[in-house]
Amino acid sequence: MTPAERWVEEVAAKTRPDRVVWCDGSQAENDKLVEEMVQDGTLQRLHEKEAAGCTLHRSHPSDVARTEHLTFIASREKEDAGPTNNWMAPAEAKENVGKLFDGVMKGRTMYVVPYVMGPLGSPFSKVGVEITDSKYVVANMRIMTRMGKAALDQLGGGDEFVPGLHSTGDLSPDRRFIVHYPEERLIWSVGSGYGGNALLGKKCFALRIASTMARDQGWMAEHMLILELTLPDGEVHYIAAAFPSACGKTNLAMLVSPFEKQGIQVRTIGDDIAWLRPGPDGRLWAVNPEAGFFGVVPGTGPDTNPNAMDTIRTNTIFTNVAVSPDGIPWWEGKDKHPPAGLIDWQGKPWDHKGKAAHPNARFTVSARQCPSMSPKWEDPQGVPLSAIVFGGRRARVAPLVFQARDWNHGVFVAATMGSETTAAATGAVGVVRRDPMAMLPFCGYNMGDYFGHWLKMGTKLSKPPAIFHVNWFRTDHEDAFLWPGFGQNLRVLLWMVDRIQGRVGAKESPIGLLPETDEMHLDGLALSQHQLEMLMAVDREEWAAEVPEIRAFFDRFGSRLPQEMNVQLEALSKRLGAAVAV
Ligand code: GTP
Ligand code: SPV
Ligand code: MN
Repeated sequence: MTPAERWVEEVAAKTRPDRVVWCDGSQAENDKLVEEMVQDGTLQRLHEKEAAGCTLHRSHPSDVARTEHLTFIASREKEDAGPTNNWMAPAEAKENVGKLFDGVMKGRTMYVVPYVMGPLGSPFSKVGVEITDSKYVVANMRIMTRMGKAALDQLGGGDEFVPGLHSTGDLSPDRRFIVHYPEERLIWSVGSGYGGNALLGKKCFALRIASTMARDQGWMAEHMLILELTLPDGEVHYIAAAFPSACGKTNLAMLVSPFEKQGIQVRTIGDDIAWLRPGPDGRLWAVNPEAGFFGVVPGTGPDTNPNAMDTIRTNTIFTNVAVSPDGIPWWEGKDKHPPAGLIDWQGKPWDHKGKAAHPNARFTVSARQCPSMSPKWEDPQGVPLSAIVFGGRRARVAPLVFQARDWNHGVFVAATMGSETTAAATGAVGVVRRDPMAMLPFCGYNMGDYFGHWLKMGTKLSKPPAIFHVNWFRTDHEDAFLWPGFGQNLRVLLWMVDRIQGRVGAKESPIGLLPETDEMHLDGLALSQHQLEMLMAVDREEWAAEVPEIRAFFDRFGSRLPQEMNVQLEALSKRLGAAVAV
């Protein structure tokens, strides 16, 4: 018996399913599962022609987003989970959460889903095995990962896999736990069928567990998109960007160049997760470990993200969107004309008052269907990064773009990033919180150590990527976005690559290097001088007010905070002329 078979047997003895099915990832297997889900009401088939091969799933209304307060790191020492993670002692988790798995699959089928994160045959790639009693999870994992036979082939009967046990349980938030055992490299998830809580290859493995592997093995697992930017003369740049959940990664990764005619082209490598490692050439190399997109639906339209619109025309699982009586999916931002007789995301006739689609409605679709994929997206070696971009959603304070002075300053900028919360996680929306590297909910260990790991990685790179910070979401006094965003974000990327190649200068400011706006490609934008000034403004008082907040955030890490972070904060507060006790 292989180690995977032994584990499956152990889990079956505990969870007591009626049947155990090893998934091979084939089309026939998927067709059968989809048909079963249509029969039992888990899925609804959408319009045969207008949405061929598409289905709609409605989650339980209490299970529509990641639940960060029910997500735990069960490291032996509480200190190793750090102050930003919920912690549970491993023995306590095994006992209390373990109980919830006893007999939980009685009357159900247990699916064994072997999967690979990373391109097949890549030295970056890693195998996971998810056990689940949710057919919806199986169908999603088939799109999001390289699932089935390919994974068993890579595993080859060995023990190098991350086991993940998932059951929807009774879907009660009172009995919902997403637990990670970083030392054992094990994941347990019960009580949710939703995305990041249940598709264990994604946030649980590829970020939380992978971040601990990466710390130990000298690489990085990050919440980043990766894109390819090609200039008319053939100059190519790969750029990774970390924005918090629902802050624009998918949209930036699929950007349609407004300068396509002039030969400036953007292609997609990945939209949510990047695994990074230093290459022998001193550059940082990136792969997208995923095979599909689990993307935010609302706001996706022909003007904002035409590539996503093309991608999700067929063979897409829609979760929590609205639907017309004849099966056309609809959501806010798709177009201005909701079809008559619309059924909202909860399956009720839409009252035109609340949202028709849930704000965190999602599409699951294979990357292969995306017209903007770069031929390099599955390159086993990955792609070398020219730049790393960090960004948040901030109505105030943060300018459109600035550059960090060097790697360590960039790590500080990323570690102190603020962003307003979104519907991607349950809880209040629009509250500014510190979300270092957009990894606050996804770092599997003490974030103080994580900052240290970032600093250490810098020492391994003789040609480190340049680091920038962006904010697409600054608003004017009437709360309207100042920056057009979406495709026009390319203009900001062009400034970055001009900086990297030394083609443009920059202005010193207390927070970093700002563009000379006449050196940016802004022609043709309906942006007044006043709007541009508001967009770029760095207000000393507003930034000085950030300093004590950053100090308080850093203080939570105690002795686990690298001294370099204190040095950087002191330097910032000096530049701002702000008095702060460091
Ligand atoms: P996760 O999948 O949750 O990690 O999110 P993400 O970072 O991929 O976010 P996504 O690109 O899906 O964008 C989330 C929301 O922000 C969508 O409603 C978008 O329409 C909106 N959005 C994305 N980019 C921009 C932009 O440049 N400007 C504005 N105003 N909105 C944007
Ligand atoms: C996010 O919340 O950052 C997502 C969606 O990408 S989920 O898979 O639910 O984590
Ligand atoms: Mn994400």
